[in-house]
Amino acid sequence: MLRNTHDAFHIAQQEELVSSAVVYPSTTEEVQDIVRWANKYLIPIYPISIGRNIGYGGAAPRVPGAVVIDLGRRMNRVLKIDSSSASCQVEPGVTYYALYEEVQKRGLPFWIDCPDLGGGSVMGNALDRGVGYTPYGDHFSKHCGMEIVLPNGELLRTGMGAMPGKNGEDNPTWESFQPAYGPYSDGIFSQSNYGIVTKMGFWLMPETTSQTYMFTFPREEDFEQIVELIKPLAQQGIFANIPQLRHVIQEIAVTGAPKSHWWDGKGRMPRDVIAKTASKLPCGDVSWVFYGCQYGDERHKQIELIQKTFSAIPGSRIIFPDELSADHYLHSRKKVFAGVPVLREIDWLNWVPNAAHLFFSPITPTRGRDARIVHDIIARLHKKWGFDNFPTLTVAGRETHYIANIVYDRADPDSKHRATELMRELIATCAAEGYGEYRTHILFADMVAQTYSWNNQALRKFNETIKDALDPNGILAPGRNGIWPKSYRGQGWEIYGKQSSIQGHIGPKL
Ligand code: EUG
Repeated sequence: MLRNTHDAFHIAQQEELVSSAVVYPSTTEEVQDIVRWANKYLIPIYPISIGRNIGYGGAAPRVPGAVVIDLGRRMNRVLKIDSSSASCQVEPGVTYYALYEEVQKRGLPFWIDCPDLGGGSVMGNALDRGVGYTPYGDHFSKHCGMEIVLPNGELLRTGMGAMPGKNGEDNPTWESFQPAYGPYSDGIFSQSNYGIVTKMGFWLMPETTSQTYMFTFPREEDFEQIVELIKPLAQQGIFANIPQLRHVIQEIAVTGAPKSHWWDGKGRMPRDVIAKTASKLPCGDVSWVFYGCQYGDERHKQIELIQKTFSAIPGSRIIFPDELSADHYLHSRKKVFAGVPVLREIDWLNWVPNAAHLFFSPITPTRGRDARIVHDIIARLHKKWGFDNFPTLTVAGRETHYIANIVYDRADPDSKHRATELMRELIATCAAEGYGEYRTHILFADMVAQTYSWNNQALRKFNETIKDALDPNGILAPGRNGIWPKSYRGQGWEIYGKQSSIQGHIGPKL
């Protein structure tokens, strides 16, 4: 299977979401040509960048037979690095690793803010509003300026790039000032199907000193209090980046050993086996694990303050990377916290045979009570559908991304069916309590988009109005992020729940 024709982590039958062809443009002009061609012949096109997008649908187009535009293979240049303004401009195919290597090669004092896996596209991740773990972790907020091929083939520059520079040059403040003048249009090109971004500017973080650490917390029931203690520290900027709170089962899974290595039973790993297994690891028999990093000259003082704060929780303990053997996962976190791409995170995928995963990614207020409600829903439904529960919470001062990693066996139709039903029930149950996802797999996009229903689906109608104005032929990534062009709406493409199929045929019944 090619990475750019399928969803390697298929939840539907794998052949359902296959593309009919892949094109590899090398310039913006070629992208424009392809878009004009698609309009002429009314062929759906589906742009991808590079990386895997695992857990969110891979490279698979939502409409089977669409032509994938693989921007990653040939449009992969770092177009500029401006060391005086600490910014860069990249093409879609620049990975975190590639940007890191370029910065290293030039000997520049910048960090690369990476997500948990560094193989992805700097641009693609930001456009999907992904998260990283240095103080520059809100990727979309650190972008500055875009160049976009619109669905009619025309070319647009946003931000200061909209103003021509002197003598035909790019505007000198394109990568320096985000909004420029007038409506701030950049946002509508994130998580949408309104244009193909071919250039994007980013701010680079000046390197600094750092100290990585982890805390362990013994009792399950201290979860709310942990969240409440993190909150003021995050609001005050004591946490300059986004720390993670995970359940201890993740410490077991991220060793890379399969579940069967620890336990020969069937189904979910029982709580007492988790306890017994964790007790053999450096973290010990604990329930929650917190990975953090402090930056700059105040870092040691800040760690003392954090230690004092967390000491309110009985049995909390701090562990530094130096205390752990070289193969412990904390060394990998240490790199990510300090702007170095890694791939280690994916090791928890060894958990079951033929493992694939789906992310369920709701947002909660950073408040113990809300985090508890969402956690209890997720824990209960994972149990109901027979999956181990792998929570990772990225905790900020006001909101938390609760990421549930649903790990299933993609060779087992029953496992895929249960993962699908689990996702559906999670989306609906959390929405009923007012918690919505920040991002989702393409096949659940309709359902997630529909939960943002305030005032009789006002947001969906607004998104459709923009879609129809920009893409009257409906050629660009139909259905991406739950936005369908006029010609597709109500024809049987939308997938909302049990009445519409995921494991069976996708698309209208002809
Ligand atoms: C993770 C975090 C995410 C996401 C998918 C995965 C982390 C996994 C904060 O966003 O969307 C360990």
